[in-house]
Amino acid sequence: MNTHRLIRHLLVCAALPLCALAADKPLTVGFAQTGAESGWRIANSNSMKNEAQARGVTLKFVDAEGQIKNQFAAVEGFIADKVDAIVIAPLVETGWEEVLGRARTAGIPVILTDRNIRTTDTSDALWAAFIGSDFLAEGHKAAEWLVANAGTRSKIVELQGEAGSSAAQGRRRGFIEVASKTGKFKVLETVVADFRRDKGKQKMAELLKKHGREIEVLYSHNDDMTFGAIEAIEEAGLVPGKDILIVSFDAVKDAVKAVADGKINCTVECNPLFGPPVFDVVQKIISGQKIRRTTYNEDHVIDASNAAALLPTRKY
Ligand code: GZL
Repeated sequence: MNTHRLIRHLLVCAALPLCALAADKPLTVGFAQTGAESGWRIANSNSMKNEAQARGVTLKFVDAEGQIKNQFAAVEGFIADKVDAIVIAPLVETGWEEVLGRARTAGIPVILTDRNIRTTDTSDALWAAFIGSDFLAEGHKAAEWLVANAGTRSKIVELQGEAGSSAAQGRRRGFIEVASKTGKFKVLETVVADFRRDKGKQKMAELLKKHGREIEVLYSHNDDMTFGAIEAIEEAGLVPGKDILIVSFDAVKDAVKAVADGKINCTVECNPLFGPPVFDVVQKIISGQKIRRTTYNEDHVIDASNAAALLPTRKY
């Protein structure tokens, strides 16, 4: 190419809006996932991976295996790799100021998905957008269902998700805000079982050993812990959904079936399939478009009144 044409080519390129140049280059996005602790989480990871592939986005996926230090390290690695955007499903709400401050300094946008964070820096700069569920509202919905359907039952045991996670905090606080207003319920004991089926079974067996037939309601922060608890309830010779009323979260397909079969009485949906909206937001941010800072997924209550009809439609 002669000098005159080269200069003209360079001038044309310089005139292109940066995003046009950027749009030609496939995006590279770093995703720091919590782990693979539940069926919900697997569905969430698959939704992100499938959507990235469908859009030709290079996804650097890191499974933090439930360890916050692994999530922080993953984000540091994405910064070092100079990815175009960072997506995080924060294991815990706190401790994010330092690593997100470095992403800001590097000029890499951060999108929070599924779970939220609490930071001392309340400026808009540490994270650009949140897409996920409103856990406080989910806790309200679960408590409202129980108030309407518990009858004379009032003694509750609670299985909590990962300590410090916005999902567990919100579901617990939302439930307490509604249930405590009635003055009708008593939480016999609340224990952490990390959203895991094996811990749900172990902790429920311990609760049954300690409280026996005094337990009238199980309030469980996700279906995987609930499935484990059901095993423990049945091994104790009790009938789940009848001897113990069960309220759960996620509405994975097996839980919706269990509701239709009467083993779980209510599961509050928490849709994990938000790969599409997450990558919509990523691409809008990269191309400089305005975006909504917080987007909540729509969650529905599933109980005996609608479980059988909904079962064929469940996608996760
Ligand atoms: C909720 C999500 C929770 C699910 C669990 O959005 O953070 O984590 O309820 C998962 O199944 O482990």
